Amino acid sequence: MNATTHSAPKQNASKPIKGQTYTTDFFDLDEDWTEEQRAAIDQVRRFVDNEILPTINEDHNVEKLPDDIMAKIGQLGILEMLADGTLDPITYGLICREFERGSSALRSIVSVQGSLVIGCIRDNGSDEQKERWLKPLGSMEAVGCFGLTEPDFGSNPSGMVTRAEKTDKGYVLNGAKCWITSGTLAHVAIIWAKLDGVVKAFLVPTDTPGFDSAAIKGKWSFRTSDTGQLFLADVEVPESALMPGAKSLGRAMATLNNARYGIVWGVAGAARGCFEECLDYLQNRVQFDNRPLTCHQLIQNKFAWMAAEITSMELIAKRLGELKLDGRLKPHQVSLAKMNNCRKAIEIARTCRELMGANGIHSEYHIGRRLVDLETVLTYEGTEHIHSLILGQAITGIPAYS
Ligand code: TGC
Ligand code: FAD
Repeated sequence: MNATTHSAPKQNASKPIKGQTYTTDFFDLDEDWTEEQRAAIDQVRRFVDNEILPTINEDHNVEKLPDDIMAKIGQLGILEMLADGTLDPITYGLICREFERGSSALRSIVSVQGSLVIGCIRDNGSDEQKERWLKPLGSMEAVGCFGLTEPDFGSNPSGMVTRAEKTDKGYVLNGAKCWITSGTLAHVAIIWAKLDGVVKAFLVPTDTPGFDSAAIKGKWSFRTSDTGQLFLADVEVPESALMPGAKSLGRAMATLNNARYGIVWGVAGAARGCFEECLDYLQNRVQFDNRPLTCHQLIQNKFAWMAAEITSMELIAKRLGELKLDGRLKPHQVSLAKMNNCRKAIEIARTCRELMGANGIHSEYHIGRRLVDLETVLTYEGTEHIHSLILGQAITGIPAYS
């Protein structure tokens, strides 16, 4: 026990008590999953319990990635399945949920490498680009990043100032990208840039002369994630660097849909993690009359609310997965789900933090880290405002961005 915290149980220290539903799967959704899906859940859950949760808070405190994290994720074989197109959307979602039960920043590594880089190359890359990058990206021997956001253009990427100019030999790129996940570790970057005023994507090895990166330090949130700035100063790339399918900003947005889908599942995992840790803590913490804190109606009411929200988040995620599997998923449906599930997850994290009292702010427990990491998830991949505007446009037919 750390000297600064008062006596309380650690996560998973307790067993269910008689009459207790010791689960966050209130609608028995787990019974719907196939054997393969259950195996994937178990694999990632074990990984998170054994390799991530024991040390992630120390990593968070000193602002570093978990040791060998890229190689360890690569060894799970999940990204290889994404690279060769054999991972179905529901299994991918369940995997995101399990990763984010451990850490949003961890799930983000998977989302960026999987949905934003591998997915973007699969959907928009040339045969040569696929041949060169998909295998090493799938095994995590190569790390990729997705450079859309710029210092002055976050929610409105269509204003980007990064430019590509045609030369005799290919293109020359100039500009800067900001807040790029895995930005300083990446071997290859997808750079979105305007060519003759139209947004295109270029696949740029990060050792290309003129390409530079710098870590963004001092974050309150996502301290266990590499977030970088990218600088492009007269970066010369060959003709073959242009991604032939990425003909407009719409292709960037289509790529984002897939990552946003993973977030919808992921934050349900973060909420589960908060709920489980908090319930375990309160079942074992005694105040007044030698009874656990969970005996109080005020506290049970909060757990009942959280159980209902987690259930609705997972039902939304599952329905989204079914629509995706059917090829019927529309962008505004993803926006509804991203907006709703991120907001609910952060409210649940905050509620759990409060319910854990003083220990809720200490890094001996996971709740504080989960809460601050969810602040990032609420913002990236389209802020809550942007998703409500996308939904507003779908409802009214009127775009209200500007
Ligand atoms: P707008 O004129 O509405 O759209 C431009 C073109 O894109 C099409 N489009 C989409 N296509 C597929 N899926 C979507 N979700 C789409 N959204 C738009 C649209 O149909 C149009 O196509 P076309 O053929 O007519 O040209 O564009 P706009 O400039 O008005 O912007 C709309 C807005 C604000 C919704 C969009 O810019 C937006 O979504 N902004 C949010 C930016 C964002 O999400 N950035 C994310 C950066 S990556 C990141 O955060 C990674 S975090 C790490 C991790 O994931 O873990
Ligand atoms: P702004 O666009 O400046 O918005 C600020 C506030 O204004 C927000 O509340 C927003 O909702 C609101 N706002 C903006 N426009 C409107 C409007 N029209 N109406 C109402 N409200 C509005 N980007 C990448 O390209 N690749 C990455 O890998 C990546 N990883 C990230 C990792 C982290 C840790 C973080 C924090 C961000 C990452 N991002 C990445 C960037 C992320 O996508 C942007 O931060 C996000 O799109 C919001 O942009 P912004 O921060 O510039 O906020």
